[in-house]
Amino acid sequence: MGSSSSPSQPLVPYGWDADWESEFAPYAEQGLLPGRVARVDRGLCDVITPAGTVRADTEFVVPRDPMKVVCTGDWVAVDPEGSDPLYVRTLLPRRTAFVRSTSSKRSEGQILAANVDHAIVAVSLAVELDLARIERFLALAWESGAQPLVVLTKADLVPDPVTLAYLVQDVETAAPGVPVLSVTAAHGEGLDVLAAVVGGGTAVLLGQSGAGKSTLANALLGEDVMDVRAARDVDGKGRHTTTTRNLLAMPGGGVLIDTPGLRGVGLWDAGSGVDQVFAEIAEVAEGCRFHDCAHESEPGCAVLAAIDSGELSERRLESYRKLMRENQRIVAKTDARLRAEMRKEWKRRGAIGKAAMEAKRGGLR
Ligand SMILES: Nc1nc2c(ncn2[C@@H]2O[C@H](COP(=O)(O)OP(=O)(O)OP(=O)(O)O)[C@@H](O)[C@H]2O)c(=O)[nH]1
Ligand SMILES: [Mg+2]
Ligand SMILES: [Zn+2]
Repeated sequence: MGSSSSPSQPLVPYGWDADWESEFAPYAEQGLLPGRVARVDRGLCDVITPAGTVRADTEFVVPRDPMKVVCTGDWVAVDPEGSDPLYVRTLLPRRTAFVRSTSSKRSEGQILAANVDHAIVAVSLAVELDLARIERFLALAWESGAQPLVVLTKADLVPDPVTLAYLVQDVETAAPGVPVLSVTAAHGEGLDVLAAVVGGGTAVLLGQSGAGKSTLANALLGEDVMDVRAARDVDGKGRHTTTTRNLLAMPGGGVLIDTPGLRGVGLWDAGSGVDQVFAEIAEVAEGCRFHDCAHESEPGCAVLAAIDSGELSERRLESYRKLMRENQRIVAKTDARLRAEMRKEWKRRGAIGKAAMEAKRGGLR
């Protein structure tokens, strides 16, 4: 059966391809419907299926594992039997996932978007650049498996082209291997490059509230689908105009996920992502005498030598250390939690074992 005659054809604008088709094949045999999650709220989700958008409940998808919670961008199998809401029966394995930790205390992973090819970090030029925050977003973006991209929004607020070029350059030093664009959504400036990126695959827009994510989404869509409201960010609290993550099909192809603003993102097991953000430091560190050099005061430290010679930036090293430490804390905490869970499981099994032995003994009596 050629893909042109596939009943899943209506899903192609949403990112359906031959690999998803074969991944879904066993569920198709069970008579389930493929679909992509466009929005999740209050335990229910909107799923785009060949039969149109349906409302579905996700209670059958291992609800106790936070990594298995259905999220925007997921491909799922929906049971066509039943009425509103239908049921999601399974979650197809994710190709990529943008995960942050929900809070530093509980250290649970929260998936912000699944199956994304491009992670767009939107940064407003209306406020002072915070390079450390950009580095943090980029670490998670690299870790997600998607290609990161930084979009500096509201470029109209920096009318001097020389100043603008410097700002872009500053961000570039914090983002090796990451394209950095400046755009003005209102005038459509810089949007052609962004549209080209978004046109292939799925992109997610991430960033602080008021960064202009929804304005960008509307500009790319060519119509006002997402609500946009004036930033009133003087008190630093912001107000979230967008409250759910929304998956939108672009008119020229490609899929965009608009997300609610994030005040910050906690790292979540993002060690290799952090290394990628600080690629130039990791490269120099290969020359350190000790393999596990912390670049603090060790003899033969190539990183400290490069700081002295001005080859590496001190700010970057500070930021690298900070994110590394935070990541190690999270990883250690997660391991502790996993260990605690395993102990609980052993106790439970132990109790079952004891009960079984007693029953046996009882039976022998
Ligand atoms: N000057 C200027 N203002 C812009 C531009 N893009 C967006 N804005 C303004 O920035 C404010 C916030 O825009 P939104 O698109 O709602 O921001 P958001 O990132 O979606 O915010 P949340 O949904 O709360 O996360 C609005 O007042 C927009 O009009 C731009 O290119 N230039
Ligand atoms: Mg928004
Ligand atoms: Zn070193």
